[in-house]
Amino acid sequence: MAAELIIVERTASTNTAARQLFDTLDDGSCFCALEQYSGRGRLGRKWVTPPGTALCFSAVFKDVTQAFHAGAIIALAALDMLKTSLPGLQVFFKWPNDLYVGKNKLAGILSEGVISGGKLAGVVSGIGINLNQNRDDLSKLDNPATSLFVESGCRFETVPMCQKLFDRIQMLNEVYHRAPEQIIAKWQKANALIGHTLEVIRPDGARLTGIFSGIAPDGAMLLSVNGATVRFDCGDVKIDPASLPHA
Ligand code: BT5
Repeated sequence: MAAELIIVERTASTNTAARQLFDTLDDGSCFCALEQYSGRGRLGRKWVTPPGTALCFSAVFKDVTQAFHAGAIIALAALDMLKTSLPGLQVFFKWPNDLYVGKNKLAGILSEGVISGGKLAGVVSGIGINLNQNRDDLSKLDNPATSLFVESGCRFETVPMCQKLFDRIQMLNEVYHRAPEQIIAKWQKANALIGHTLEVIRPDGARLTGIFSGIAPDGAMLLSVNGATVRFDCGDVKIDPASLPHA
């Protein structure tokens, strides 16, 4: 078997579809839909993309030892694909799962473990990238967002972008198999916010300000607050976009 790229016209959620096909797909296979009508974000939130405007893409990883490694592979693949598709785009990775341009979200990642026989059989990691939404589409979202069209005035075709992302995932997944530490090191380096003072928000709304001092080996954020190091797992906190350092 070999990794395959499946592209369909329409599905509820590419993560759900890839999970359903999990047992039949080889490591590195990807599932993409031109229209996703019930996209999912983290913690039950919704991912909203008008038909034909966005990349809705999920990858199946069967050999990752930790779920955040799958997110790291797809984030690095997407950063490279975006930077080569639109040179000069100031896109950066915002821990734990987002790509931002300035204070606006361009893409979000949802990684979900697949459990079989009581153990982790793999991870489905999905990314939604805003390609052709206009300002009107984006203004309907409840958080500041951007698209490649808003950033550049150019329209992007979904299928070639899917192929580019697929190719990069294969390359990085191969590196991961040989030397996982190289992928983790690249991902740590891509965490552009390390060293910056940020405000984080807990699910209960509580806020904490500190310096993002680094990332623990398990992917947790280390925040230095008044000289003490506080650690946050990705489900426990989100960085307030208003505190991002980029203009
Ligand atoms: C995420 O969740 O950012 C993960 C999004 C993952 C979407 C992909 S698309 C392919 C695959 N299939 C799926 O069903 N999902 C994955 P979270 O950090 O929880 O952010 C969700 C929040 O982002 C929402 O509550 C909105 O505020 C905002 N949002 C929704 N749609 C957006 C969009 N198109 N662009 C920017 N922000 C959006």
